[in-house]
Amino acid sequence: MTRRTATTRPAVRGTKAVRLAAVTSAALAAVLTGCSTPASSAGGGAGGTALDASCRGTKTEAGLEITLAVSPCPAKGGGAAATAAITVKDAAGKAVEGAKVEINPEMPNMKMKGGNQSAEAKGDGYEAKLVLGMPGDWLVSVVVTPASGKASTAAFDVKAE
Ligand SMILES: [Cu+2]
Repeated sequence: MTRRTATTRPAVRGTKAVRLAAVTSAALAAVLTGCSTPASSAGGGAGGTALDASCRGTKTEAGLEITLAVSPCPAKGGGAAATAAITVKDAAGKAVEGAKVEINPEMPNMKMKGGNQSAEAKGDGYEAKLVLGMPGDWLVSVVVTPASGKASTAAFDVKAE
């Protein structure tokens, strides 16, 4: 009798574990639409300019100083809405107003794209919603097209937890 009990209980637990795994997989599959391969955790980010500990990074591109600040910090994956604050300065350090600003997130390791947003003017900069579909290493490209002049793109590594 004791032997039978011992073999039955783990079997029940095993079934629950399988069900839980199935539910988790289904939820992940819904989130991972567009992902073709698992993340390679090379640890080097996604190939852009790293953000500092306060989730802020600056890159100068074609004479424009483009700063991205992500909040909350650290960024969250899984579809929660975050905010991308973008400031653009010219070579003289003056805020560039009236530009068209877009943010294009992608996961290069997965050939996964999505969540492009147009930023709105906010204060002396711009602000956009930032939606990262899953945790991992994102490359967020900020595309700035000044009212007069060519588009500049600054890409930042954003790690979503
Ligand atoms: Cu992905």
